[in-house]
Amino acid sequence: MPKPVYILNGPNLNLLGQRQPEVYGRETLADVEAACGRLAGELGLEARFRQSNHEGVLIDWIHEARGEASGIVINPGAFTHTSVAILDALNAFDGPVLEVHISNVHKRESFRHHSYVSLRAEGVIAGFGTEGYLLALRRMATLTGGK
Ligand code: CA2
Repeated sequence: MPKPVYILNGPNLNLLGQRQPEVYGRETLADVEAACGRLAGELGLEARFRQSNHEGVLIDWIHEARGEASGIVINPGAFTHTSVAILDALNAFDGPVLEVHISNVHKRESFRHHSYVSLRAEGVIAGFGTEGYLLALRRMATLTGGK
């Protein structure tokens, strides 16, 4: 039985499609989850898609991914720029980690230019809108031997 790819989303991403469409687009997180599920099927992967506003919950899911997941796609939201704890948890995971940002963080405030998670991620996608999740899944298929 192939292991699923965990797609983890951090704080406030549950509001996707409801506010700031000029920054984050009009798709909801449920739309993104559905699109990831469809593409994962085409790629021969299983996607396990989750969102939490709580740092500790995200860390628990990263711990759960040890042994359970083939790889992690993560949009840590604002924890990207603050959380050494999420970095430490990702460093305890052996498979590939891909970091996704919907917006181009480098075009925004300087506090968004630094990412703790990038110290661990195999790759970073930013500014491709919600399509970034799909690009990350395609890369994950390559890295984990999917289709
Ligand atoms: O661009 C991204 O994906 C971010 O990870 C999104 C985070 C932000 O703190 C990062 O710097 C970049 C914020 C997520 C907030 O999402 C919302 C979506 C719709 C309405 C309000 C917030």
